[in-house]
Amino acid sequence: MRDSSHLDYERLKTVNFTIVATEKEAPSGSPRQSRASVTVHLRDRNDNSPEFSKDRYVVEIPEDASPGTTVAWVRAVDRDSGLLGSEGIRYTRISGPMASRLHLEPTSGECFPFFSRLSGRRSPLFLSIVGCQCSLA
Ligand SMILES: [Ca+2]
Ligand SMILES: [Ca+2]
Repeated sequence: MRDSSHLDYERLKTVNFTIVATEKEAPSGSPRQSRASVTVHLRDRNDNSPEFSKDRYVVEIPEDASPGTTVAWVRAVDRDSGLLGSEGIRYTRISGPMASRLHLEPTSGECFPFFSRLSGRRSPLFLSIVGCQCSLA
């Protein structure tokens, strides 16, 4: 393999080619040949990162949202397959002024309050949520 940059599992799952074996020193006439076709199945590598579907989510909720009400629902996707891809994404960290009052569901990206009253403020609450691929054995 001279250049593996053309092999990208996300674009190409298999590669087919033919190999020809030819007699180097044919006794007389044309050298004899044999052909074999080869199919290479590419194995996926974890070469893509999770990406959120949006850079910024803006939601509006009542200040008295009851516990269990979904406040925000973020979503990230990853082009790799299976657990290397979207299936393996876990939402791991929520930060911001109200983060301690919110629960982040690690597999779904749903965010909901622990308490019934989030805030008496009218100013926006900024939260930052991190998604990553964890526990990939
Ligand atoms: Ca990945
Ligand atoms: Ca990949």
